[in-house]
Amino acid sequence: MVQLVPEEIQTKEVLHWEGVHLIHFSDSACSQKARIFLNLKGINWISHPLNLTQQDNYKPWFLGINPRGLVPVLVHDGEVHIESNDILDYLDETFPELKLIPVDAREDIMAGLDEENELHLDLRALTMRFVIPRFLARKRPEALSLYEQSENIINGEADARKEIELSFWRTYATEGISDRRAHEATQNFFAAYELLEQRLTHNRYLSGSEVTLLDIAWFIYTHRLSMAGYPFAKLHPKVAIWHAHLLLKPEFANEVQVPTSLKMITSAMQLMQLITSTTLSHIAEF
Ligand SMILES: N[C@@H](CCC(=O)N[C@@H](CS)C(=O)NCC(=O)O)C(=O)O
Repeated sequence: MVQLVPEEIQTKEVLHWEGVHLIHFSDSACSQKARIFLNLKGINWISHPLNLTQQDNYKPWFLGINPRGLVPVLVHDGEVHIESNDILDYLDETFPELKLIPVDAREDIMAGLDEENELHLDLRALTMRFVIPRFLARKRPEALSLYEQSENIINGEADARKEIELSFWRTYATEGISDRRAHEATQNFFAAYELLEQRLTHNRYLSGSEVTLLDIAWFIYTHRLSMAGYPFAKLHPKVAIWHAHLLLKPEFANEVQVPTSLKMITSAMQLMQLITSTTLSHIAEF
């Protein structure tokens, strides 16, 4: 669990926030996952939207809460928690009414969540290549410099995550996401979805007969990858049906709404990719 120590939190106001507060961004995968979880559990929470497209995550107010500059962040009665899966594990323990990590499936769910977390940068790479054009998503160099120079201590230690973030966004600004990187990311997902397809042979949901946090986490990835053009119905038909079924639930559907303006931009970008034979299916050789 990553809970930040109060002395390292520069934005002191959050230490006085009572109740459950989530700092999040509408279109961020990890934020969507957290919101679906909160909705399903019926937890009352206070929303603090942060606009990643405006690079608000590199402004001092937010870096003073999470030096990693990443959403979501949970503030619960003045305690600051980061890392979405740790946040949700903590909330499931703290609000046990409807368990989304049932005790008897805990080991299985945690292993599946680790895999999901490992693939986060692959999801980001495919999003930046096939869903959002570079002119919208790239970070301003001044914002990245502010981020680079900001405090980087988490629980007494220099945090390695910042280097990974800086490297991703700097490479993206100059080169975009290369064919090689996109190919590698889709192959990683292909392997992971082969395993999920097997899970769904025996069960209605990924870890049994009820929805768990594992379904929420992979639903978000599946939804984003569908937007990127990943051909689920062709490659992993059981996953496609499971995703369509979850999408019928308002707690899920409401959190993955895409603004019409972005839908139009994505469609135009994907049309160009179709004309130039550079869609996800072309690059991945599916
Ligand atoms: N492992 C972290 C990943 C968090 C993460 O990468 N969040 C993304 C949004 S999904 C973010 O804040 N990106 C910053 C940006 O796009 O500038 C978690 O699960 O919380």
